[in-house]
Amino acid sequence: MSSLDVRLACKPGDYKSDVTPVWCPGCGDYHVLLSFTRAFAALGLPREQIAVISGIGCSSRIPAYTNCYGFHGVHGRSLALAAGLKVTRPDLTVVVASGDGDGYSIGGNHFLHACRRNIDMTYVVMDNRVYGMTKGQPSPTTEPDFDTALTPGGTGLSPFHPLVIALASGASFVARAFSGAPNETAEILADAIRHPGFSFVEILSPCVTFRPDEKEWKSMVHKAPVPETDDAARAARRLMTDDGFNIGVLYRGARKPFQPAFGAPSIDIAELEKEFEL
Ligand SMILES: Cc1ncc(C[n+]2csc(CCOP(=O)(O)OP(=O)(O)O)c2C)c(N)n1
Ligand code: SF4
Repeated sequence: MSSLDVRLACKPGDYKSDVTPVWCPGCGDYHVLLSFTRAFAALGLPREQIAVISGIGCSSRIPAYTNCYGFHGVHGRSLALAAGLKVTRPDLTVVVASGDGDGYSIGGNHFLHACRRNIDMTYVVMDNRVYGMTKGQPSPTTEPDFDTALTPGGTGLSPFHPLVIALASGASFVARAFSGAPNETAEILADAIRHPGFSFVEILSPCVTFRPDEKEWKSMVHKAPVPETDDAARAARRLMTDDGFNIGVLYRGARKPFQPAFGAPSIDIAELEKEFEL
C-alpha cells in the first residue's frame, strides 16, 4: 500500500474509542476531539504509532476518547511524561493535551522548559480561561474582572500570554486555533504534528458551564491578518498587538529538535543495585 493509499484509507472515526465523552453538552472540547481525529486521519498515522498524553482536567480526558495509545497522567505533569516517552520512543507521534489550569498554572514550569528543550512533540492547550473540572476557579489566562462568587470583584490580576511565553521560551512552532472551526483546527494540528520540534497550539475552547460568555468567541475569532513567519523577532512584534483572537500559525522556526542518543548503558545496573542494597 502506498502512503497515499494509507491516507485515503484513514477516516477520523478510525481514531475514536467507544468511550462516550462526559463533557457538558456544548463544551468546546468535543470539537477539539474531532479535530484530533481529523488531523490523525489526514496524516494517515497508524493509531498504534500515536500516543496522546494528558494531565488532569476536563480537557485532559481526551486520551480516553481516542483509541491510540494514551496516558491520563498527573495534574500539570503531562509534558514531563511525554518528554520521557518521546526521547525513549522517538518513532512515536506524541501529542500532549492540556488545559490552561493544568498547563499554565501547576504545569507552568514544565511548559517553559519543554519549549526550551524543543523535543519533537505537539502540545495542545485547550484554553477556556477557567478551571472547568473543579467548578470555575480562575486560571492564569482568566481576565482580571472575572467576577464570580469565588472571585468577588475579579482577581485583579493580569492574565499571562501563552503564545508570548512559548515564543520567548524557544518553541519552534506557535499557533492559535478555535474549537468551533474543527476543519481549520485539524489543519493546524496536522501542521504542528508534522513540524520537527516542539509545536505549541493554543485552542480557544469555550467552557459553556462556567464561562457562558465564551459562547461569544464564535463571533470574536478571526483569521490572523498576516501570514506566518519564520522570524521570531517579527512574530514577537506581532504578538504585541495580538487581541487574543487571531487564528492561525504565527511562527514556524527551524531549530533542531532535541533527541539524546541512546547507546549501551554506561553503568552496570547490577553494580548500581548493589550500592542501594540495605
Ligand atoms: C496536584 C493536584 N492539584 C489539584 C488538583 C485539582 N484539579 C483537578 S483539574 C484542575 C484544574 C483543571 O483546569 P484546566 O486544566 O484549565 O482544565 P479544564 O477542566 O478547564 O479543561 C484542578 C485544580 C489535582 N487533581 N491535582
Ligand atoms: S465544565 Fe466546562 S470544560 Fe468541563 S466539560 Fe463542562 S463545559 Fe467543558
